[in-house]
Amino acid sequence: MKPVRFIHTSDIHLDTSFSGSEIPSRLGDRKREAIRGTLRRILEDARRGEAGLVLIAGDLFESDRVSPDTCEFLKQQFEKAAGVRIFIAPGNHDPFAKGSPYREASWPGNVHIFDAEEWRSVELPELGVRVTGFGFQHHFLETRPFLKLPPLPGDRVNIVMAHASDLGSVPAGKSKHGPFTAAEIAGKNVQYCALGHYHEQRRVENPGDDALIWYSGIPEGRGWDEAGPRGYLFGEIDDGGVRVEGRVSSRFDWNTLEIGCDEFSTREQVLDAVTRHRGVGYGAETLLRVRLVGALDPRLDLSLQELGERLAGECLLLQWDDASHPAIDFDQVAGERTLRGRFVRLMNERIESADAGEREALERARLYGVQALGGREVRLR
Ligand SMILES: [Mn+2]
Repeated sequence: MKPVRFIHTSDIHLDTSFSGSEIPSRLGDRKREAIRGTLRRILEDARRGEAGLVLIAGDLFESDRVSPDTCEFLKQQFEKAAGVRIFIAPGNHDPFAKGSPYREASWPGNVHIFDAEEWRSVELPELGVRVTGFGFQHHFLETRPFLKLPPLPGDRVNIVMAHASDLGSVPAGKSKHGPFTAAEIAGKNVQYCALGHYHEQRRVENPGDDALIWYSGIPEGRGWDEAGPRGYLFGEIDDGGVRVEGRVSSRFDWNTLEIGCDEFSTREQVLDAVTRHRGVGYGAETLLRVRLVGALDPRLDLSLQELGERLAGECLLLQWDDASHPAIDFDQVAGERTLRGRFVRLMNERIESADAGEREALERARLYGVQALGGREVRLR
């Protein structure tokens, strides 16, 4: 057969609202632009790389409330890729439901939306491929879609696509929409299965047959839990089978640096420890979180505001996560014949007789008190 190239992406979450997240609203706008830009680059890659197919395995939109501008943008991008067949299998965020832009808008002729909670096939004889897909019609799906997938005819290469949850490896806190196991896909003449829903790019183990099953992952991360470069999959099918490779598409990267402060006694050392990661751990377009850990030397005056000002311009956004604790020897302080010593002795007695729930608050109070009595800035945690 003539080689067929395809792109597999999912979970683009266009028009994500970043309100309520940890980033300022000016960056929310830039992030939404970046997400649109990612989709544009994916479609450009399809045209440039002569991919005949683009598979979008659900959650193209964050919700039904898609701005008219975003809808127009999408239509224009799809129209530009007129030679590419685009397949969309709606997911839990963007089901084919009443009010969905999938139903309300008219889409270019090269776009096919799987609009039913049933498996439907589209024949592409010119490519020697059949694309079989399943679409969510509601914001949830408890039934197991792949149980209903029939064995497919073996006359063409079969690509199957859906938004679904691999029960073999559910990420923490992820809802299990459209649950399945790889055994439900094996033995059905599937060559490639394009999935969406889980945001990490990874292959699903399939001991049952040769079907390649992949999650493409989110192409542009949306938080510190989606750190590092993100991308999509570029695939090729020929007589030798199916191969896919990951390609990076993300514009803004989220990253967390963990800085151990045990050895530091000045702010400059903290600063140096951060900037040592410039170019590798972060760049000008990184949303960077710096997590400070370890025991702080009492001489170190950790003014995060000043540190932040000295790092301004290094990255797109800098956020501190201060998990350090001051290196204070409370036993030693308790031995002092000072007000501070008396305070610590009293607090030690209360901590000893406290129950587990109270203890943590009392320990914090002891720390704040010692800092205040020492004339130091009290940093609440
Ligand atoms: Mn989803």
